[in-house]
Amino acid sequence: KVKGVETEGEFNFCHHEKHNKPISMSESQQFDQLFQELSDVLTECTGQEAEIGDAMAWFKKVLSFNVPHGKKNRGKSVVASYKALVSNPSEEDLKLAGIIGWCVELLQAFFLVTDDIMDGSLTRRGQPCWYKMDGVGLLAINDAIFLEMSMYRIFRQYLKDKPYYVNIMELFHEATNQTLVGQCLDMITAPPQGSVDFSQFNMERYSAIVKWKTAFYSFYLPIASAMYMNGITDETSHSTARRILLKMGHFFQVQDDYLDCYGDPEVIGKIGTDIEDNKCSWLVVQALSRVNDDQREVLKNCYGCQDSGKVKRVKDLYRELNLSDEYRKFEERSYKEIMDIIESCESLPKDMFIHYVNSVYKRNK
Ligand code: GPP
Ligand code: MG
Ligand code: MG
Ligand code: MG
Repeated sequence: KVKGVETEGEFNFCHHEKHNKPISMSESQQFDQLFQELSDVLTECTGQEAEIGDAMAWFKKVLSFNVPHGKKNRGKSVVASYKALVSNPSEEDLKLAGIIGWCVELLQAFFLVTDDIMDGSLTRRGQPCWYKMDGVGLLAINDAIFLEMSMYRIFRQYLKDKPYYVNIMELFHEATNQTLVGQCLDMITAPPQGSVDFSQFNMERYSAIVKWKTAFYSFYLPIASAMYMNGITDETSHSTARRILLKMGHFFQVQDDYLDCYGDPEVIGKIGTDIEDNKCSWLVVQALSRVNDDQREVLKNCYGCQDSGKVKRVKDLYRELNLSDEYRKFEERSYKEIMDIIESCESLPKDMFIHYVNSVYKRNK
C-alpha cells in the first residue's frame, strides 16, 4: 500500500507517484509556526491600548480555535505554488508566501464560522462549531468579521511596500465577493425546512452554486496569489489557471456533498446537514434524475426535514439508486479530464496544479 493512498474500494488517484510527494515535515512545520507570529501581531496591545486588552485576549482565542486546525490545503498551496513558479526563492519571499497562505486560511475561517451558523451545523474539524461554544453564540458574527479584517491588517503590515500589494488585496476582495454570491445562491436555492420545491434543483444551478461558493476562493485564490507574488499579472495566464482550478473546485465540492452523506463524522470532523437543510446537493440532483414516481414521492415527503427517520429514508433511497457508484464514476472521469487539461497547459508549470490535484483528489476528509 502506497503511503497516503486510500484503498478499500476507493478510487486510487495516485497514478503519478513522483507527484505525490507530500510537503515535507519541516515545510509543514514552518508553515504552522508562522501562525503564532501572525496571531501575536493581530492581538498585541501596546501601552495606550491596554484598555482593549480583554478584547485582544478574546480574539486570540477566536484565532486559535478557528484558524489552525483544518487540513490547510489552501494555505499550504500558496507556498507550494510559489515554489513551483520560482526556481530559487529567497527565505523572505517564502515567508511572505506562507503569510499569504495563512490569509487564505483566515478567509476560510471567516466563511466557516458564518456558514455553520447559516447551515445550523453542530461540529466542525472535530469540535463544536464556534457559535455553539459556551459564551460565544451570536458574538461569533463579530468574531467572523474580525477574522475577515485580520487579512487586510496582515497585508498592510507585511506587503505594504511590495509591487503586488494592491493585486493581492483586490484578489482577496474579488474572491470574497464571489463566495458571497455563491453562498447566496446556495441559500436561496434551498427552500425553507419543511417545504418542498425541487424546481431549481438541476445541474446548471448546481454548477453555478459550487463555482461561486467554493471554487474561486478554494482553488483559484491560492494559486493566483502565488502568481501575483511572482509578477504574473496577464489575463491569459490567469484565465488558463482559472479554467483548470474552477474544474478542480467543482470536483472538490461534489466530494464535499458526497462526504456530507457518506463520510465518517469522526474522520471528516463534521456532521452532515445537507438533507435536513434542503440543500441543492450533488446527491439530490443525481437522485432526481434517476427516480421513478414512487421514489420521487419519498423524496418529496422526506427531504428537507429535521426528522431522523426521514433523513434515513432519503439515505436509503440514495442507496437504492446506487449513488455512491455514480459518484465513483464521476470521480474517475473528473480526474482524467483534469489531468488532460493540465497536460495541455503550456504557459504555467504543470507541477503547480498536479501538486494541488493530488492533495485533494484522494481525500476522505
Ligand atoms: C461550502 O459549503 C462553502 C463555504 C464554506 C463558503 C461559505 C461562504 C460564506 C460567504 C459564508 P458547505 O456548507 O457545503 O460547507 P461545509 O460542508 O464545510 O459546511
Ligand atoms: Mg455548511
Ligand atoms: Mg453552506
Ligand atoms: Mg458541505
